[in-house]
Amino acid sequence: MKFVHIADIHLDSPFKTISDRADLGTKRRLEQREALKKVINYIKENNIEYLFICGDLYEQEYIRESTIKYINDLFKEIPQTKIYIAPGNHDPYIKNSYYAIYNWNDNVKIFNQNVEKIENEDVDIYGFGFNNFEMNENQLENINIENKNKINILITHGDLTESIYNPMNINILKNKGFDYVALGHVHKRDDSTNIVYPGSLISLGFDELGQHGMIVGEINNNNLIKKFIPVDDREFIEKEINVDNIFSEEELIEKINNIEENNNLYKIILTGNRNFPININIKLLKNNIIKIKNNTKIKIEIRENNYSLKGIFIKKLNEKKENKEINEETYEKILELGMQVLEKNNK
Ligand SMILES: [Mn+2]
Repeated sequence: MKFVHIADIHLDSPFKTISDRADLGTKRRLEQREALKKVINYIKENNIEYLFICGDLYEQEYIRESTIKYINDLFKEIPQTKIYIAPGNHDPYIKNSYYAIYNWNDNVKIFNQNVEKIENEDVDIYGFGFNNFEMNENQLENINIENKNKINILITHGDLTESIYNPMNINILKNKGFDYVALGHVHKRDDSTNIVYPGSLISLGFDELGQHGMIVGEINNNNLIKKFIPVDDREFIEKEINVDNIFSEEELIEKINNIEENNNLYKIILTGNRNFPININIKLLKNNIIKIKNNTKIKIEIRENNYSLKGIFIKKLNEKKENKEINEETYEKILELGMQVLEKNNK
């Protein structure tokens, strides 16, 4: 049997942390839709029998009916494929949720908090999901595989550590003897064993670096073959730039804008000792540069007879350090804060 396993699509997410830049929120929402379409097209072209969606398909707080219709219309395009959904903490099966009230296509099965077993010709599928925004307990211990001669798959959403999100003990889970455990919740992919997190289908931001996509699997004669296929055209990337040898704002902007032309989205982390106050207007940067994090330190050059405000400030501060009135750490903090204020004023 062949399957596709996805999770954590978070449709209609507001993309809060990146949405203030270049209409990226709307762009990413379009890309979420596109990503799901790619999954459906892959299933169509490869005659995949099963699709497992392991929670956080959408965000309950933001989801619109038009998006649900978009999802369900895609499901209609693969009538031969059986689709199993285990609701997660962002899309729990609550009263008035679209899981409860929408008229889903015939090939869609949505689990709730009660463990259910669905029998297919050669595969038994066990599943359960969230019925609220938290789930502290589950019935994992009570699940027992009924027919060891068949392929047995478990699908759900939750943690493999202590948490309020369906915590599961990894050893108990292993001992159950499933051929494949399809999980969701952790957005970073882990496909090192047969207990698999596919990761979020597309990255939601700079805390989700690297490639994102789906797991495609096949189980035959007790043998599992699986592979990861990227679906997200973009990667979120962090890049460091050292400013030690950069002497003007223009030079720095040029250096940042020199970044390779591609689909990826960048967070630039500035390091080193700055030679001038750094306060870049992000509008002057290329569109795919989303964030600048300034981790630079002040270069301390105190010349004799420097009677500028800065010079006097540093001289006084140095005296305090020498007299051991403040320690090194406090010194650095005060220096940074003071210089920030003074740099702003004489700009
Ligand atoms: Mn999630």
